[in-house]
Amino acid sequence: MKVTKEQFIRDFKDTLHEEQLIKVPAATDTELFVALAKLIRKYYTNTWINRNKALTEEKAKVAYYFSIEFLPGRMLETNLLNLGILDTAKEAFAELGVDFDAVKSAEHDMALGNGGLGRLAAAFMDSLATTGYPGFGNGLRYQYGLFKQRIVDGYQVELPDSWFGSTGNVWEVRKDHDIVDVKLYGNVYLKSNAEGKLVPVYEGAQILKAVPYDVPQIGFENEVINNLRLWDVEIPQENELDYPTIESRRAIQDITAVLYPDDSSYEGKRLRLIQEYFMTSAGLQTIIKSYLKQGLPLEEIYKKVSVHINDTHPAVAPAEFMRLLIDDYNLEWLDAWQATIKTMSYTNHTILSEALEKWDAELFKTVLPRVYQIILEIDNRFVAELAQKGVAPEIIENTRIVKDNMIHMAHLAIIGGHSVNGVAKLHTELLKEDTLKDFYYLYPEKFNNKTNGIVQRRWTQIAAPELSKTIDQVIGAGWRKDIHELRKLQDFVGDDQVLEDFYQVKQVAKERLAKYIYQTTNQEVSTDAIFDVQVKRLHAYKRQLLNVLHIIKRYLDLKENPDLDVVPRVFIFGAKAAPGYHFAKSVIKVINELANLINKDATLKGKLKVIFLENYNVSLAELIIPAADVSEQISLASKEASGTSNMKFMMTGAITLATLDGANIEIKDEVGDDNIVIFGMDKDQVYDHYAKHDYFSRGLYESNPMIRRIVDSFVNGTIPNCQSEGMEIYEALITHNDDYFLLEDLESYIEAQGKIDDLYRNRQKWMQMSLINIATSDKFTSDDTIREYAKEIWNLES
Ligand code: 26Q
Repeated sequence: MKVTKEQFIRDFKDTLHEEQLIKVPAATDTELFVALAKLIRKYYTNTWINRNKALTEEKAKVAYYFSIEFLPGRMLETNLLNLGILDTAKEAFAELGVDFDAVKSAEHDMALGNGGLGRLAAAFMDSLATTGYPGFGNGLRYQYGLFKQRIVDGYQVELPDSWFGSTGNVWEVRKDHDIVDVKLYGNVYLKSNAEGKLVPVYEGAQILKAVPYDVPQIGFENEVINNLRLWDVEIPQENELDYPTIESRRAIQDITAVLYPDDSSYEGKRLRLIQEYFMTSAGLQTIIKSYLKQGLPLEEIYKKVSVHINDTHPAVAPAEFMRLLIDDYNLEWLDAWQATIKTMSYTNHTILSEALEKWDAELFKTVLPRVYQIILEIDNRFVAELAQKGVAPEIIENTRIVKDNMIHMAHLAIIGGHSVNGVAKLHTELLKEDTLKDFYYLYPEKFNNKTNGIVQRRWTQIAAPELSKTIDQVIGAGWRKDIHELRKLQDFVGDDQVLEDFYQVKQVAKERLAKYIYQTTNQEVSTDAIFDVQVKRLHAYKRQLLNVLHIIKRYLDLKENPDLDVVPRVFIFGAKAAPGYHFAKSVIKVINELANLINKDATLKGKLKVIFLENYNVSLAELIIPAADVSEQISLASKEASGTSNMKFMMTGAITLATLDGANIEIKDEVGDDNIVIFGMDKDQVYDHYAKHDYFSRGLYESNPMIRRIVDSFVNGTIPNCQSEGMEIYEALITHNDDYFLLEDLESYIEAQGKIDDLYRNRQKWMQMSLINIATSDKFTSDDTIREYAKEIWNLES
């Protein structure tokens, strides 16, 4: 859209006046933010209405992305940028004498996700709109997002994230006309109707009202706006007598109260199952209703609708879809089943077996009695069909949905859909040859790879404005619309002035972060030091502890020889641990105690600092990532399905220090071996150890004095105030044989860290590497990832 600065100022003042009854000088940042958001809404409302109308008229095929998590972060700047008025707004605010950054900070992060999976879902929403595809999100409107993390005495403390705050969600629109009922519990039996057909009769079910709230997803400068639909629960008016007490009402509200804060280990909690079913059923019901308005036959719904299952959390979808088609719309089983398979597709995000969802059959049957019957029927038919084809019994046993009284959700998603994809090349290979190999044998045609991507606009234009301006100066501004133009930067690796400009840009970002570090931790860090960053959820497989082992080594070496010639280093961490994940919380405590020890030690002469930034979230990522020199991507090879922060660091010019895991491999393919630092075992070496059972961490500990010296410092008092945590870590590494091979990879990691020092000493060389990383990062735009999903899985038209 087009609006002049003058017009914008008038519109803004009017909105502030009408909505908040106040004038600019008297308004708080929050009032200014709300007025700005309201103005933006006014600007886009017609486009939004027209888009929905056009899609209905064109009878376009629509993809629905079902995800229990969406993690967009703040929306204000993205919305302004995508409408094409971010610069206008910033200039207008400057003229009004208002601090734009303060106003933008008044928006609470929309943190309805844990990490990578939720952030990817949000990225896909942006990219669907930007590429012009009709793609809508379907999720839950949690009242509390991912917990807020505080660090107290070195320990993680979790506080509720009440993100609606005083403003509510300024972007959402409640859609009363799309309210549907969702049924839970009760008894279901089958009875013949007049035509002799068996129909289900429900007794004593609990009926809930599912209320949709739509959040607009604005495409980048293209007049396209899609919907992210988030469901909330309410008690139906007709049933209010069933809920006479506050407690009984609260029990219902609990369904959408909180996002589960676990991001890799699965626990069979009833409320979680209800959440999953609630959003899936509500979403599918409205999808079918809106399809039928087109007057087309339900058997052919797959021609107009795709339903994507993001990880197994919405994997009840095939069964619920069958229930709706058969029970509510009278389709025959086989017709319904064909329609279901052609409609559904599924993305797997993990190979960790402890993260694969399996529900206890009794629990499932109690909560969802009719869906349970349908799952049994799907399972029976699946088993019978394979047996009839002569498939080996073990394979049938390994792939069926219901066994040992558990319902395997990934199996339902694979059997009930036409596509299964992994999120990076290596990950997809591992699914085929290991985790899902029997399914690959049965359905090779269903398997495909879709390497993850990121919304480049957020990580450059929004998070790194100085970098973006410098890129404009070097290659022109065309890359802002067509990210592949970034490749032109490769022509400038020999241009010392350009390299120096990019160096200065990085310094500006580092200064901004250094200021934040000082404000929040009271630590002064030098921007001449290497900013070495590991930010991601805390998990044993991601190996934050390996990073810690190396820091301890550096510390001990410097204590022994304070004149040691190392490049000053600031190690920066940000990580939330799942509240019930004891080991992960112990690692946080140890990092904080190590930071206390190191940061106050003057004998280290500023050569080493350790910073733990609390409450890592999308907004903090926007501050940290552009300021990084080194991106730590050090998971045990085979464990990180893809990683996506690795792509963000690359795009803003950090050098990746990585194992050959997930998308790191594809980053290496893009930048070339000389522009990344790789260490450690590859996946084959790791699998070799598994096959031979020959890893023995205690052997390494006993035979290698350096390793012993480092590991002992957890238990010999070197790191103070964490006796029990130190012991827990020691035992994990030595007594429990070091599940993630830290000690095996340690020497190679230390060597790689030395290489980082050497490379950084040569500023020209370093900046050449950095520039090539930026120049080739276009490979990881989620716009292209979504184009692949649209063409190869959903069969959509832009
Ligand atoms: C499951 C059951 C009960 C409660 C919670 C969960 C749960 C919630 C979230 C399980 C897993 C998650 C999140 C997983 C996740 O973020 N995976 C990451 O997905 C990214 C996007 O594909 C990848 O880049 C990462 O490698 C992967 O770890």
